[in-house]
Amino acid sequence: MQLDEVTISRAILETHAEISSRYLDLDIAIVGGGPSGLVCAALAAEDGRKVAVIEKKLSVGGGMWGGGMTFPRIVVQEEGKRLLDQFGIRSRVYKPGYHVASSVESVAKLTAAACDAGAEFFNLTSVEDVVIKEDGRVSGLVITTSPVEMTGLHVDPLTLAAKVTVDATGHDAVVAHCVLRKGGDITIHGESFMWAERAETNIINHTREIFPGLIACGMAANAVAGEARMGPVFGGMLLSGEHAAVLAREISERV
Ligand code: 48F
Repeated sequence: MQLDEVTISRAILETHAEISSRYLDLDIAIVGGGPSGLVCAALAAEDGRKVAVIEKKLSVGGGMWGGGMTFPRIVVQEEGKRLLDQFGIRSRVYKPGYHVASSVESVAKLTAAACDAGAEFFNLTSVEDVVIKEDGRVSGLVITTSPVEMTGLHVDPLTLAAKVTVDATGHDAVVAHCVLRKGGDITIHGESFMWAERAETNIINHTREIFPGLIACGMAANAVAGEARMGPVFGGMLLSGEHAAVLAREISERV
């Protein structure tokens, strides 16, 4: 068997160049690969839509890996249990209405589902700005590599186009803040105190198009709306991702 180092390098460079250049023009861009972004990717990518998850860290999974306070278990309430089942995530009943799953299995299976559905992943890639032109919509994203962002090097970014963008960046609602920073007509109320039941109940209403072409999803949706936080109960994240996928598919068809 032949193994040549330069051929290995060329295989990586040429394959990545081909795939990333094809994905510079997306139906749905999902910023953030936490639980809500992963569910959104898995459900939005079905039937051939061009969907990519842009994740600034090395690994996707966001705040789900660590479960509650580093103990790798998550709680999902009754409403979200069907999504655990849909993605083949095993769980056990702690008390009626409290389903407990492994956080590691949850990240792994949601990620696998998104891959199987056809979503593409761009990790170590950070969104730093949005494209808004005369139609007043978020129609693209300005991206850089995370090492460039972390080192603060003065390197110009690249840009991709997307019919619709999902802000799934968690508590920081990064994409919404990009719009606000440049004067976009958007109000970000900021996250409120811990109140799990309220936060989990209201998150679906907050998962909506918060600016033309931009959907807030997961904890970003609650942060924009001034809603409470909820800690390591994850049903709302899964349900929000599901709802964002439906909205993103509808909007991408209209554009
Ligand atoms: O924070 P995160 O897990 O978001 P989520 O899907 O879930 C929230 C829960 O984990 C938890 C909670 C609910 O129980 O309160 O916190 O709403 O994942 C957000 C992802 O977005 C990435 C970040 O690295 C993380 O993986 N991200 C953040 N900023 C950027 C980004 C950026 N500028 N570009 C790309 N990815």
